[in-house]
Amino acid sequence: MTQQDSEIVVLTGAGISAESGLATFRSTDGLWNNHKVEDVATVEAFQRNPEYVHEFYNEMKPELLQAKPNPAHLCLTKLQQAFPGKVNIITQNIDTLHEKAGSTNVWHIHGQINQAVCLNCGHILETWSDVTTETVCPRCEIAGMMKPNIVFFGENLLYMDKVDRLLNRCGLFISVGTSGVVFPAAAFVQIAKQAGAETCEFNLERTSNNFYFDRHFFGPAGTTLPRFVDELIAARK
Ligand code: BJW
Repeated sequence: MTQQDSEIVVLTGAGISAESGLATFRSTDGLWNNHKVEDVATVEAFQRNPEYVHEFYNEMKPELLQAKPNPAHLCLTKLQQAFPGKVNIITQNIDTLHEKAGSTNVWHIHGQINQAVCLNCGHILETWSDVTTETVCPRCEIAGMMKPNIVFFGENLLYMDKVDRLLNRCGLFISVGTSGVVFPAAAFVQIAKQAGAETCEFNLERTSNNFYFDRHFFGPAGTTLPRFVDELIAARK
């Protein structure tokens, strides 16, 4: 396979949704600003106080439901349409802005806000409505076993077999709007680079993963990414 027709992997983080009005995690006004991470995003927190954790994610739903994709999300759909089947998006985001932008092959490795998983039978419930400790699983019909389908600290990521295959065979790895501090996603660039991919980073600033990127594009992704995508499409066609 030549560089021209090689596969592309795009890893996205909270920064790609910042221009859609959604707070990132580690900015000063970040998503957890009024909450301790240990109280809302760990397995222990959910075991200790499931009501509180459900409430935290239920409160987030209306904003995420209403949010609209920005030019960075939209240009990735354009990239997928230009190279059908060759572009996969691995997202750490629990919002659904890639899907709203029309993207396919989106792998939500940290889960989705509009899903809950039954800890009894594994059923995935798709819903934008509130999920509580009283919610009944529509499959096994047991109440009180639904957990937000969000990957907490200490839990395994979703779709990792697929992700490993994609990282090891892509020719181009693009990271957009992620600080690179949460593992294992922070190590994806290293895996792709060691497998031979060219690596590009889009961020407002240098990240701790600086070393593994061949090229950096500093600035808001809604401006820098569409320009890059247009050039990539023109160069490969
Ligand atoms: C813009 C922009 C604009 C702004 N344009 N850019 C190895 C070493 C050390 C620790 C570990 C390790 N392996 C595993 C761990 C433990 C842990 C971990 O990583 N800890 C670190 C914090 C030290 N990882 C885990 O527990 C993971 N599970 C796991 O590894 O399982 C196996 C295992 C289990 C047990 C033991 C050992 C191994 C699970 C991680 C789950 C992460 N979940 C969260 C929370 C979800 C809940 C919620 O939504 O509330 O997912 S954490 C949070 O961070 C969220 C995000 O997806 C994730 C990444 O954040 P992201 O997207 O990078 O956002 P920010 O805010 O950090 O950065 C935004 C960036 O955008 C910034 O750089 C801005 O500059 C930029 N930006 N505007 C472009 N317009």
